[in-house]
Amino acid sequence: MRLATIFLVPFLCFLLNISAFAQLNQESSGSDKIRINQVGFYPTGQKIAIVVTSEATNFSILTADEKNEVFSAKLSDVKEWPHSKETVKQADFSSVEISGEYVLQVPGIGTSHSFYIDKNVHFEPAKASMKAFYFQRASTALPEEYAGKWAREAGHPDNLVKVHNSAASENRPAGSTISSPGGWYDAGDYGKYIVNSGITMGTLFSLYEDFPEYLDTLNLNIPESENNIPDFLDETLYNLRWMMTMQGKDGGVYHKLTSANFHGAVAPKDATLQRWVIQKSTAATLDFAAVTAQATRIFEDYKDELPGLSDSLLVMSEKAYRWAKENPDVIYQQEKLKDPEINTGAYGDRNFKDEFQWAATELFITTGKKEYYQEAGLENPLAQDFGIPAWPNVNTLALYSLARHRENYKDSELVNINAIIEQLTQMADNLVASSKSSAYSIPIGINESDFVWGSNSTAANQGILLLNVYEITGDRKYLDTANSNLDYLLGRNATGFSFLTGFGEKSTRDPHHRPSEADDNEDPVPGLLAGGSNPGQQDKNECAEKYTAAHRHPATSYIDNRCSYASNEIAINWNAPFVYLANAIEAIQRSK
Ligand SMILES: [Ca+2]
Ligand SMILES: [Ca+2]
Repeated sequence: MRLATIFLVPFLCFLLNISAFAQLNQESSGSDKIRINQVGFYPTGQKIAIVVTSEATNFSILTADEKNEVFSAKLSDVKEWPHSKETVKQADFSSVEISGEYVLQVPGIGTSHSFYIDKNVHFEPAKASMKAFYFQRASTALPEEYAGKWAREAGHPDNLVKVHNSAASENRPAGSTISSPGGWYDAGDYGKYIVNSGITMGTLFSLYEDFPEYLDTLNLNIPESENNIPDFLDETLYNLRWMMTMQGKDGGVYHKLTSANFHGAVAPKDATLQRWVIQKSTAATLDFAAVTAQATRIFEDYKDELPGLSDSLLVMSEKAYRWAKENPDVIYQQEKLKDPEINTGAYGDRNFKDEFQWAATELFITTGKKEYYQEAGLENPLAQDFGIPAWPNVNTLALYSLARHRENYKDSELVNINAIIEQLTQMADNLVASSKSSAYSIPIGINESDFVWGSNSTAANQGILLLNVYEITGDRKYLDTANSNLDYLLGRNATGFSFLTGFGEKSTRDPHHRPSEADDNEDPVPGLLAGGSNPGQQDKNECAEKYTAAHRHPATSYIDNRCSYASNEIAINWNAPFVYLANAIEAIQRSK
């Protein structure tokens, strides 16, 4: 039995799946020359694999035991992908619709990793990618009941966090302490950063607003699984409650909570350096305002279970927004900080126009107050630049939220909802066109600059844009193109890796992630998305000799090694768009 079988046995415990998978992973036999989504495909969905060019002209689909051929066809003509400097042929087996476990075979090359055709094929990785946030929880122990073999002791109580001199205020002088527990570790390190929590929470809340029925039934097996709140929201609350502790009396929000320097690769309980809250900033405060405005309307439905929360969130949001208007250009300048110097992640955005647009828009949607929309500056969205969201660039999140609530604005004199939809559609059409002309039939790679630090989040965020336009138009091409980037992340890429830990015969095994590095498990914490190919190779020194000629192209610059914070770290703002992409695609399949 190949490993994927285990994932799809209904109701079998998730943790058991992972441990069974780990043993098989080592014996992987699939050819590296066949790049395929190693999880699988929907029965009526598009099914494409990429074969690195050979003399072969045909391919077949076999049952996973390789005994029965169920389909055979011609490979496509040769195509060239500039980002990996490969010539490849495509194998299209979209017409194979019968559920089962299969391999793809090419004469002279061999067989692929196994994969499934199944109507809920992405459910387990989708769920695991959200469960991964549980594994990132700070200030709490993860008992075996919920964490399986990744159980660990509590670390970072964060109840005696020192106020850095950059963050000092009248009621909180430098060196005094505050309590700021909870939240998620940001990435492979143990810091907690408001700016990066901003886009992460915005993405997760958007998923919830888009697919509440599906998410309300998602059981994550977390300590809150028995309460009356959907687990998806319970998990986001764990970080939201931490964010709420980061706002000062005046409304401004601290940029981050970290130690002065990165800790070595030890378990949370052993990472005991003094923690600091550091400098309020305009970016952090606006991201906070946007997230709390969005959370206000989501938690309005849980007034009995969470009394007062929604109302408090709105007060905090408006207060944060007012602070940002009074302090519109407070840049986080880490290089200027002293006593102590701070050397953890900076998230030092310098342009806050997009954060103002996002925060004002979310406040407008929640409150209906016109002045917020007037301040958002979205009268003519077609004349402005919008990009694929990333932590310093969040204005497209405002368009998603307006499009989601488009019914409210169809007769609005204030909101030009048609122009907003047109802007999103143009952006999505560019991705569809790029995918059509791509040798890998994927939208990522529309620009070579897609391959940046965290390129896998670019792929996932492109998928979110496409799914937003699919939800508006119902046009299948947007769904298929979004699914292509999910295929990319799970194996149809020039590295041949599935970038989600725990899923796929050849998947990321050694991420730059302190808890995974410090524990005794061979298997990494599951459900984490690696950063992905990044030709910047900012970790060249730490990974000396690990980078070889095979890694020299933008789409091949990935090494599955813990040294590689530039290509193999994990981060909450990379996992969140994967959570969106995989869960939204599952939700859409179920509703069809
Ligand atoms: Ca729950
Ligand atoms: Ca910005």
